[in-house]
Formats: sequence, C-alpha cells, structure tokens
Amino acid sequence: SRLLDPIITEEGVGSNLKVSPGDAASIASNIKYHAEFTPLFSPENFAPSKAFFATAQSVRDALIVNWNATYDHCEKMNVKQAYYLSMEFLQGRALLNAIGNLELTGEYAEALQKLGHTLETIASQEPDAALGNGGLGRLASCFLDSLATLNYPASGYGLRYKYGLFKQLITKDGQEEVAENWLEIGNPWEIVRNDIAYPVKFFGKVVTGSDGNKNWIGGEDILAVAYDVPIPGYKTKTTISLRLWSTKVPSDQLDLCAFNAGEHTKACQAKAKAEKICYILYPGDESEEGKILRLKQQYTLCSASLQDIISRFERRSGGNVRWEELPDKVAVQMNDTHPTLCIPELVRILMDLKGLEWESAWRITQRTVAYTNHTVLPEALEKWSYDLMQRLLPRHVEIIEMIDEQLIGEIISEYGTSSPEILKKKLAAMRILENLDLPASVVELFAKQNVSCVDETVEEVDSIVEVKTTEKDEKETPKKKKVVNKEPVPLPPKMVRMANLSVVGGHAVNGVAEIHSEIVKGEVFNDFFQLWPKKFQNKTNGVTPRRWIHFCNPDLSAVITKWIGTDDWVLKTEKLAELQKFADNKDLHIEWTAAKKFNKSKVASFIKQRTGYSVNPDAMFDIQVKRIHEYKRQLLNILGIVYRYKKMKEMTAAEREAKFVPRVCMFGGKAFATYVQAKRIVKFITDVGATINHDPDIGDLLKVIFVPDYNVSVAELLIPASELSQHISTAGMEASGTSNMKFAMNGCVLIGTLDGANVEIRQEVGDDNFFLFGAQAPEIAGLRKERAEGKFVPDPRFEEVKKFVRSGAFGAHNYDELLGSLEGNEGFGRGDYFLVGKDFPSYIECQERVDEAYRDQKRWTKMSILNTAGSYKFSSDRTIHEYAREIWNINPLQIN
Ligand code: NBG
Repeated sequence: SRLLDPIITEEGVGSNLKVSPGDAASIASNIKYHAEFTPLFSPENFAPSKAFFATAQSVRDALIVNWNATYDHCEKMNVKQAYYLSMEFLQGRALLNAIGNLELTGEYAEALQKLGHTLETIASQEPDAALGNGGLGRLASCFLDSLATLNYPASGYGLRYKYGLFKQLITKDGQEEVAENWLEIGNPWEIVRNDIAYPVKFFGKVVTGSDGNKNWIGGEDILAVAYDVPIPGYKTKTTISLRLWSTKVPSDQLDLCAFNAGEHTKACQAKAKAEKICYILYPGDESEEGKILRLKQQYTLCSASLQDIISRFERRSGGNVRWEELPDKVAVQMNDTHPTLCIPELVRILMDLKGLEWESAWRITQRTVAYTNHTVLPEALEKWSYDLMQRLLPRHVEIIEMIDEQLIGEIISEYGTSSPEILKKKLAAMRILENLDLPASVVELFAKQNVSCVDETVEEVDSIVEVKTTEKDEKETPKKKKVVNKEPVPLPPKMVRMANLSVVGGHAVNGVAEIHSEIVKGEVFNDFFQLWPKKFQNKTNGVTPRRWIHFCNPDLSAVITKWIGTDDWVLKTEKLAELQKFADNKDLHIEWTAAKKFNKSKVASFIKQRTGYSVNPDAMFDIQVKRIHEYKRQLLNILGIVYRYKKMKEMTAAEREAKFVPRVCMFGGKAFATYVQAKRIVKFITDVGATINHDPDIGDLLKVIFVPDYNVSVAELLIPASELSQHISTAGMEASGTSNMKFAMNGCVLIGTLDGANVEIRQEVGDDNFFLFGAQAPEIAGLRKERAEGKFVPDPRFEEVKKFVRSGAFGAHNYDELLGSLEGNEGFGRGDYFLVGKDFPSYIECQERVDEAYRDQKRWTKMSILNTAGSYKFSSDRTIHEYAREIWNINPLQIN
C-alpha cells in the first residue's frame, strides 16, 4: 500500500485546493487556482485553451482521490485483476465524460459561466486522443468505461503515441493526411510515473550459461516509462488506469564528445532511435525498416506490460511467490493479434528470469492469456517474417519453436493414427511456423509411413534467370530472359503466424458478434476448433451508453428518462425496452422528433462551418461513417446516390418532388494513407457532391456531404442527428461493427446487410424496423465463383449508373480504375470481389422502401423509438460482464 497518507483529502486543504467540490463556487475557485499555477500559459489572459487546462486539472484533482482509493483497495484485497492489452485506444475527449461520470456537469457549467466561459466552448478546446484507427480501438475505450463503471479490478495497457491518427484534409484531389500533434500543448489528464520504467531489449543474441540458463544479451536497450490516465466509472468511486508506455534511452545522456566534434546528429542518435518507437500510430510497414518499427512497438507493449504485471504480482505476494497462482491473480486479454508477443514474453520471463521449467511456464501462460479475434480478412491476420523476428527477438523465436513443437506433438497425438494425408494437412494449416522444416521426429514418422515431407504444391516451374548475351548488353541493365531449365522455385518465405500462436497460447478465443464467431469456428480457425472446441466463445461487442447516448445526446436522454421515469437506464439499459409500450404515443412522438430536430440543426451548422455547404435540417439525414474500405462498400452507397440523381434529372420538378424524399447524404471516414482504391472512393464522393450540391434542379432534394476528419468527437455530433445509417458491408466481412449499435441507441434506423452485429440488432429491434438487403454470408463464395467464371449478368441499372459516371457527369476525371474494380478481370478489372454489382439492385430497391417509410413520419418515429428500445443488448456493460464471468473470472470491487 502507499506509504504516505493522501495529502489532499476529500475535505480538501484550504478552499483553493478543495478537490471534491460539490458546488459551482468552489469549483470556480479551484479552476482559478489551476489557471494561476499552471506553468503552461502566460498570466495575463484566461483564453479558452487555458481555461480548458485549468478545468481539466481541477477535474483530475477530484479523480485522483478516487483513483488512489481504487488502487489502495486492489492492493489491499489482492484480488484477481484483468489487463486489457491493446495497441489502440480511441479515447476521444475526456472532459465531458469525466464530469458526467462524476455527476458534476451542471456544477462545472455554472462555474465556467462565472468565469466568463461556456462549458461547450471549453470542452471543444480539447484535442481528441486518437490513439487508434477505428472500431478496434474505440471498443477498447468503451470497455475501459464499462470496467470502471461496473467496479471491476482491471486496467488497460497501450502505447503513448506522440502523433495519433492523422488529421484528414479534403481537397479537390481527395484525402490529404497531416500529422496530428495531440500532445502539442500537453495532456492535462496523464501523469508520468517516473519511478515506473522497464528495460526492453531488441536484437542481440542468446547464450546458454554454465547452469543451462538462457541469457539474452547485447543488442539495443531502451526504457519504457509509464504514463497513467485515470478512467472514472459512472456514478461510482471506482477509477481505473489506462497505462500508456512511452520509450526513451536508459540514461538520457548526450554523447558530448561527438556533439563537440560537430557530429550533432550522431550525438543524438540513440535517443532518437528509442523515442521514435512511440512516434506514430501504425507506421507504414511496406519497408523492412517499417516492419521492424511496428514489431518493436508490439514488443514494447507486451514486454513493459508483462514486467509491470509480474512485479505487481510479486509485490502483492509479499515474499511468498507461488507462480502457479499467477492465473488466479492475473487475466491478460489480447486485443487482436497485435499483442501476441505476450505469449513468448511471459514464457521467457517465467523461464529465464524466474527459473521455471518449460512445462510449468507454458501451463501458467496458457491459463493467463486469452485472445479476441476482430477480423476475418486474411490480409489482416498478422504474419511476421521468421528471419526478421529472429534478428529482433532471438530468444522469443526459440520459445515459439518450442511452442510449435509442442503443438505438433498434440496434432500427432490427435491425428497420428488417421491417414498421413490428413495429418500433413493439419500440420500445414495449424503450425505456428509456416514453411519451416518439420522436426526430425515427424520426418521419421512420415518416412515410416512413406509420406513425402515436401509440399507437393511446390512444383517445378520454369525459372527466370538473368542472361548476358552480347558485349553491348553487358553495359546495360541485364535483361531478364525466360529459360526452360526446370529448377525448383525458391522455397516460400518462412513466417510466424501470430493468429495461430494466439489460439494455441490462449485459454479462450472469441469472436465479436455471433455470426463472426461462427465464421471463426467454421472457417478461419476451423482446424483448431475441431481440436479444442471448448476454447471458442462469442462475445458480441457493445458500446458505452454513457458516452454514446447519455452525454452525446442529452436532449433525447432527457426524453427517455422522463418516459421511463428514471435515469437508471444509463446503467441498466434493459430498461430502454420500456419505451416499447409508448411507441405509438403522440406526446412521446412530439418530444422525440423535437430532440432529433435539435440535433439535426446543430449538425447543419457544423456542416456549414466545415464544408461551406448549407443543408436543410428538415431533410432526412442519411449517414455512413466508418473507415473507408472496399468491403464496407461506400462505393455501393455513392453509386446508389448517383442513380437517384440520374433518375431525378430525368423527371420534371413536380415528379421529382412526388417521388423522392429530400435527403442529406453524409459520409465520413479516413482511408489508410497507402490504400489507393479507398482514396479514389473519397475523391469520387467529393466529386459527386460538388456536382449535385450545385445543381439548381435538385436544390434541397439531395445533398452529398463528405465530412472531413471524422473522429470520435465528430461521431458524437453526427450520430444523435442521424435518421438513417448505413452498414452495408459484403456479408461475412464485417466482424461486428460498433457504430451500428450507437446509431440504433440514438433512435436511428439502419439499412444493412446480414453481417456482423447487424444480425443481432435486427433480431432485437424487429425485422420491421430494419432495412435489410443483399446477398447473405453463405452465398458469397458461390457468387464470387460464378463471377469469376463469367456467369454473372449485371442488372441494367448497374450498367446504367457506371455509364453515367463515365459520361463525365461529375467532371472529366478518369474513373476507369475506380469503376474497373467492379468489373471483370480485364484491364483495370478486379472482378468485383466485394459484390457491389450483385447487391446494387436490391440496395436501390431497399432505398425506395426507405423513402416510402420516411414519408409516413408517424411510422418513421415509431421505428426510431423501437430502435432505441431494442438496443439495450448492445451496452458494453453487458459485454464486459460476459468477459468477466466467462473468460477472466474476476469479480466487482466494493470500495466505500
Ligand atoms: C474491427 C472490425 C469491426 C469490429 C471492431 C471491434 C479490426 C481489425 N477489426 O467490425 O472490423 O466492430 O474490430 O471488434 O479493426
């Protein structure tokens, strides 16, 4: 336990330092205190940025009291704790969330008013903490909120990237990326723990000591330093930690000789090298250097976090460490495969540093660690080059080889007596090490059974060799010439499959929505599922109802609270179901629509300010916001809009107005900087908008807006204002989706395919309140095959819309590469892998049904209410309870 009694107590020390203020006046004086003593700004003014800092610092004071109490309680009780390891946390802003959770929003608003500011302006000064790309990182952040709110002993571990996800500019050429320096003026929430730093090693070599012990020596050494961010629960004292690691050189000493000799860069090299590990989120990893950096990031997270976890375990064991009890005190959850190195790292610590035998180190590791899979996209299932990993982490590769060998043993004991062909197939699919020789024992076994160990798929082919012909040619670049000399092709590269390692090393593997978990069991990891069926689970994602409805949509929340009669629903979302009985009530309809209308007006001003376009808040707000990816099919959405526009242009004004409901179609999302096709889609959407938004025939009937720089804060604004939202991925490809849950919660009707969590949302809100279209997951493989065989006959409307784009309706830009992706395999054709052409007709027909439903406002409002009412299952509180009970085996704390 901490040695000192807290200096600042809840009663406070003097009026200025009162840290748990209950009234606006003392809050205001506390803010003033911080404004005066904060060294970050000049004394003469009290500008919004300075006021934000002072406000955040005053909130942090209040949080620290609860934070320390939570810490002390965990330390004293020595309960089992869960650790959520993630390379990404997409926290967004913290101020409104923190004062909301402390139930001090009104008091802070009043205090700031006294000081000449509004809470809204001050809150908007805070930069988004965007240490994540999208759903995976935001899920991690929602989980932290639920863990704290439900009083679970838990914490998050991540990296403190200096630059978060890039800022997106939209220009006439589409997306441009700019570095996002979110720490530029400091971060009032974090506390650096200078006394918590762990060494992390890269490269070097492994030597075996005279005692047989393995020592990893030499190489590069850095230090990972802890930066803690408090995560307050809602209406509870429990405040947990998000611990982010930052990297530096072990001793921050300048090479003075080099510096004085004028070699300035050299003098700072080691420092720069260490610090660059935490420079940016997801560095491009096309190059070898990029790959090394990304792997260094992953290892830094795993190594520093595990050293921290282990040292806590040892400290709490009080001199009586029993390693077999580690899994009774520690649950490590790996958010996707990015922290997979946890597995060999824990084995390494237990064996090399704590002296355990392989068998017990392995057993303890397996019981401690669990893995969540977030994608079925094959290119996202991480693999690392064996050679690269061996250079960077030589000891870990030895351990991975042991794990692989152990796995081979298990596969043989299960399938050794079945046909050798089956055994061979299983080994090829399940091994962690890909394209590596089998251990001698297995080779022997196969030899006895007369089975070749060489993979027959590697055939002899004509090789390409460089041939010099004449003297003249020699001076030029040697030409490549095809010669027929039947040589075996070089062996495929040796790889480490991180997903297989996660499945083998973890005691539980879960998918993130029912359909996704079925695909995980039936396809992605089917061989493992057959071997260990009990390991596999489903944990349908959820979102925190605090941030995603209560705080971001106060107007609708007030309506809900009034009709349900309590605000308990923020904690017990099942109470939202009570709205069902008022779904036809006229008075509720009036209040419901007024709240939505208010949110729409706010968005209309935001759009005006960000893009210059004026939109009519009475039109339907139709929104698709998420990462730009071909499988998410923003292209299907925009082509649907183009089709709509074309039909409008073919009609008279009177016909147009009779047929179409006015819509503002909004897009938002970032494309990965090197994802060319995604960037083409962004450009195309903005081109379509530029034409339609200025077409006098169309006016308010249709607007197309690309909202620049979509992030958590923009989502908090858009989602409450949305009426229709689009979740239209190719079936089977979106693991879950989480914005679909946020939209439904905020009374938005979804149009979507049967994919990810859409399936469960539709079940909960009712078929009548969800616009379904498109091919279903089990059909997809067959449809792709049909397409590849040239048997697919496109709908004439699909051909019509592409022709219209090519005719120059949106400018002279060449869209061949964009549209080619939707066509055969000739030229730019990439065979429409995501089946946009196939689903196009059913999509536009479904959109017609949407118009029809919207025209009947009473029907629409009822659908909207029933979406909120049916969204209760999608609270991350439900998800976290499931993880706690079924994977981590942890219990809530009781802090008084
Ligand atoms: C994403 C999926 C989403 C899912 C989130 C959170 C990755 C690798 N996966 O469908 O694409 O909602 O994870 O589980 O980012």
